[in-house]
Amino acid sequence: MNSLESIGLNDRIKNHITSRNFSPKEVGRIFRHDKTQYIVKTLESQASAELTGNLLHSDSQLPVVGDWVKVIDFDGHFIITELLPRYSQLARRAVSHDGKAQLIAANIDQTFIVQSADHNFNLNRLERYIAIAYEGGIEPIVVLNKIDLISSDEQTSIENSIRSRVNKDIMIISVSAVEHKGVDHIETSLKIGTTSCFLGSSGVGKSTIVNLLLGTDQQLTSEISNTTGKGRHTTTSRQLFVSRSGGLVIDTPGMRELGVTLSEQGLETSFTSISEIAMNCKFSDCTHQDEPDCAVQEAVINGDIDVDQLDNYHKLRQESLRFQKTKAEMNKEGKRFGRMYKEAMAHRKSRKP
Ligand SMILES: Nc1nc2c(ncn2[C@@H]2O[C@H](COP(=O)(O)OP(=O)(O)OP(=O)(O)O)[C@@H](O)[C@H]2O)c(=O)[nH]1
Ligand SMILES: [Mg+2]
Repeated sequence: MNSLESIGLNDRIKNHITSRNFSPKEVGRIFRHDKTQYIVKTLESQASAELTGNLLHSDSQLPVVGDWVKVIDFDGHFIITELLPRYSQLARRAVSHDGKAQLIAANIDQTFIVQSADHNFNLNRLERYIAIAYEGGIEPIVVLNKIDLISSDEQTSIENSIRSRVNKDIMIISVSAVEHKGVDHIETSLKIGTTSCFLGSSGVGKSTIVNLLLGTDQQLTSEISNTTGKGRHTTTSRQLFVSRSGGLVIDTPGMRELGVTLSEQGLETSFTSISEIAMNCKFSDCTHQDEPDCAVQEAVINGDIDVDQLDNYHKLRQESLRFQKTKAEMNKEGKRFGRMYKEAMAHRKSRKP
């Protein structure tokens, strides 16, 4: 199965393939996904593919870029018959999708969260992306791009502000894609068998960086409006590429709506400094708002926790709780309709002669 490594095969996926007795030839990876159109790459070829069986009717099972699938070759066209279990996934919640969690990509090892050093830089948004990565079981890495637009003092001050807010073990890489500076630090993380995803607002330079990593201009980039400072959403689809150093990379379009659906565990991992101090709160279920003897509120007063960070923590927590409530209500509503349908069918049957 050595050659499947060139499309990102690692031990976790290898185990799934072996335990199911699949031949390496019948396994492939989703390289591109546009609405209902898939492109799958296998050991021997790359072709368009379509879903069949249960996969067609299951929202949660719809394959996304990065997924590993079992395929049948049908005259040079693939039929996807099975989806292999995912070891990680990137998801967001968007109002434009009825607030449902929307999968962005699967089986990702690390995500480069790109912010540009000019007016786009925003610590709250950065924390939001980091939380999404942790929630999906993916290692976040922060990329500060466009450092050519700021002085070295400004760069140090931004780097310090990031360090003061994010977990100590998160790598921060400062780059200037246009001057080809610092991109080699990203490249060293793109080893064969790893899959990385680039996330960040439109216009921060994700595609410019990805093109450098590929060694070709495969991704379109766009000029940014001088008046609004915003890009024009040049990247429109999600696609896997093989980088020069052998690792797989996914470029994504900048997303405007980046709602989070965090579990308590995801929230704790993203805000380690708050959750560690919270262990000293008087109440084990303290929400760090107005409870007595709240160690987190004390830490804010002492300057050990940034008040903006605590505000952002509350915001992401409330947003996640709202989402979980909506999901529970939707399930309840679904069950109610199910019961009504069954009753109606039973009634119809009983009236038949
Ligand atoms: N000054 C400067 N400009 C950069 C740098 N990197 C990218 N740009 C410019 O920023 C603009 C947007 O870059 P893209 O790579 O298209 O941005 P993107 O993040 O892929 O945007 P979307 O695809 O819309 O999400 C282009 O005009 C790039 O030339 C950089 O390091 N410094
Ligand atoms: Mg782009």
